[in-house]
Amino acid sequence: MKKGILLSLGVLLTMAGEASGWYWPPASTEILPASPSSSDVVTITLSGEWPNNCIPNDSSISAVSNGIYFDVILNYPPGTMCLLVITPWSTTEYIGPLSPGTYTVYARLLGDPSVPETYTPMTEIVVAEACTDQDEDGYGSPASGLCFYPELDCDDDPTDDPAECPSQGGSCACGEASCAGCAKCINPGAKEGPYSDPTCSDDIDNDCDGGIDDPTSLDNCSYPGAANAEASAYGGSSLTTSGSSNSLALFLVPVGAVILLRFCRKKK
Ligand SMILES: [Ca+2]
Ligand SMILES: [Ca+2]
Ligand SMILES: [Ca+2]
Repeated sequence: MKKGILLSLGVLLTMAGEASGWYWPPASTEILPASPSSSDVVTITLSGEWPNNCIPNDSSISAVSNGIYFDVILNYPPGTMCLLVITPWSTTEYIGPLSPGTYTVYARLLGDPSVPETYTPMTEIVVAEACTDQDEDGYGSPASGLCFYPELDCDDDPTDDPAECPSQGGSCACGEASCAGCAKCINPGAKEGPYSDPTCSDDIDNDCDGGIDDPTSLDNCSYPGAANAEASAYGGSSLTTSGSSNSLALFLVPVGAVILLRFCRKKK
């Protein structure tokens, strides 16, 4: 029975798993969601057309390192007869959540003697870092491009809120007076300073720049008059010194002149 083809009751039949391999690898690979994050379960669907109605009826999937291995299986009892009619097919598997990174999806057909049982690369999946934003200020920890803001939230713990900090929802507008000193607004977009602001005396790095109530250029928490007072003090001292020098010079010049005059007279 060459190729298992026979004519029975006016239709063409074939043995399951015996056909030429034009139908493999699958014509289509669908990934959902299309741009998954590390918190998503990824759905992978392979589909195409099959040369008979004994379409793949089993499958499995596994992930090893950065490879996702999808086995499509013909699991029919020996001697199963199939109609020789082109039949649409698809099979779906789920995997994940996956760590951030790039994965290659491979597919392999098992149970068909005419198709080598080797993996064929089908597509790639790029898994992004999920947005973990526990205090709902739009900044994540770790930093993620899937958050509203991509920068790192250095304190994403809402339980760190000071006792006096009112509970605020997801719309805490950082930098506003009502948010000043609110730990929920500790993020790279928050303000710290100026001097009189509570953010300059709360012992918190409100703006995630590494400085805490920093009086220098980082947090703008220096006393506004400090710079002028310092400059003024420095300049006054300088003038006094200069004045003393001038007075001394004014005193020394006539004394020197007298000494020089007496010295000249003696020489005569
Ligand atoms: Ca956050
Ligand atoms: Ca502070
Ligand atoms: Ca700071």
